[in-house]
Amino acid sequence: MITWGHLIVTFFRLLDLKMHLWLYTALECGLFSGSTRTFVYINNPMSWANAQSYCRVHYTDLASVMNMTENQKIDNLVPTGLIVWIGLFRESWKWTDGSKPSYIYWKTNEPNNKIGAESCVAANFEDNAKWEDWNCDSKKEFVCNVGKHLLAETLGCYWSQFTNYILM
Ligand SMILES: [Ca+2]
Repeated sequence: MITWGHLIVTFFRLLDLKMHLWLYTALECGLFSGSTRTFVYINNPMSWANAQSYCRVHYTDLASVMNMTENQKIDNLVPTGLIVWIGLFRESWKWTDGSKPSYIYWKTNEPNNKIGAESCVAANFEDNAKWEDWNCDSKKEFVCNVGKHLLAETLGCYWSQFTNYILM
């Protein structure tokens, strides 16, 4: 015979499962890490525009750097001494997704727009990954974003974690 006690226990068991499921998927999908974005270093020098196209085809976009933590992530990827493209460019400075930078990390005396021809930004790993404006046609290695910031990707992550959890 099912009693109120049984029902209450069952209710809390289900609640517990849901709490675990929720915490597990949220952790796996990066909800509490502040950023689900990771970066990839591409060791293949290209112009800024070609680097952007490459990132858009193979990953998400040329890297945007939203805070010090992300800058540090990129710093850990790129060999010391290199100057690599990131996704910032001029037209009043903005990222390749059109957003205005909330975080900036210019090197001293930059941006200096030498001979009026420097509209793309590279991070200098001789100097703590600080930013410099450069001629967009110069060929550099670069960093792409691998984002999970698209809703479809986030939902996809939740779904795959959900099914992993159920099958475990
Ligand atoms: Ca410059």
